[in-house]
Amino acid sequence: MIVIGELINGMFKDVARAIDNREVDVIQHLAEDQVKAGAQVLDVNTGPYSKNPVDDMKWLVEAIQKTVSVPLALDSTKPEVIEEGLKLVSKRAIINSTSADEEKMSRIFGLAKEYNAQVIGLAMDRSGVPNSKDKRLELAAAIVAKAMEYGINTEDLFLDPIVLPVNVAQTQGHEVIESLREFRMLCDPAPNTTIGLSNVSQGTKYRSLVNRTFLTMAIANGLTSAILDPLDKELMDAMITAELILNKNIYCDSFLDAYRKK
Ligand code: THG
Repeated sequence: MIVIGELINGMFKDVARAIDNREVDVIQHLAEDQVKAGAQVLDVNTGPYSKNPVDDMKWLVEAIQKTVSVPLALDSTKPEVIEEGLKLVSKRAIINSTSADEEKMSRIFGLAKEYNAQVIGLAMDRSGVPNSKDKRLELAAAIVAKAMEYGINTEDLFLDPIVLPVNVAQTQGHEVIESLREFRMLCDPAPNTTIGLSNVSQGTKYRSLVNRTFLTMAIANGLTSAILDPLDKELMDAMITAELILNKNIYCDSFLDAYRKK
């Protein structure tokens, strides 16, 4: 499992404030803490309140790279924000994200080719997130086809079925789990898959429990990466244990390491 830390996101009030006031240490601590906790990639999102997302993205990328050396997932709906981030990254980046919309795919896969980036493809289009796994598969297949057209290796693609909050979209959890299975069969080599895990528990009372239960189910159904809170220790322990049970790690190294540190 590739763990993508979710905490550098202007959706969080403290992060939005730190971005606004250019508080470098707040961002750098979040970067360091997530990497120490096991994040292999950091998601970077200027958030919904950003007045100048291009400048904010550039500032975030520079602040983060001064203190950690993991790759970044540049998370924005605006291609120009992603492009300015891509110009600054020191490691191979992940573009988060394209939808299955034709114009968007052309722009994003063009950038991926130019900057040698990996890409997260969301199973949605202009009409939004589909309700069924079948429609999600159709959109994911369109993303795979377009990636191939641009000469992007399918292992460099992360397909995201889009997780919705279980409290308002209870039928969708199962559709997402099924989609993860189906996406992996779309091409050879199989694409990676990812989810914004915390979406599932938004507005629910027992967030951590909902998150870790969903994560272990998703892992059992082929999930290869997730955007999540690596500081949630019980979540990370559940992930490591799920991987152990599925025999995903030779000699169970990560399981043993995690338990030696306890
Ligand atoms: N897929 C992809 N990228 C994504 C998502 C996805 N990026 C953003 C998001 N979804 C994943 N990251 C988060 C980060 C935080 C939360 C959820 C998903 C979250 N935030 C608190 C909330 O909304 O309750 C904020 C609380 C606060 O204000 O402090 O849950 O699906 N590819």
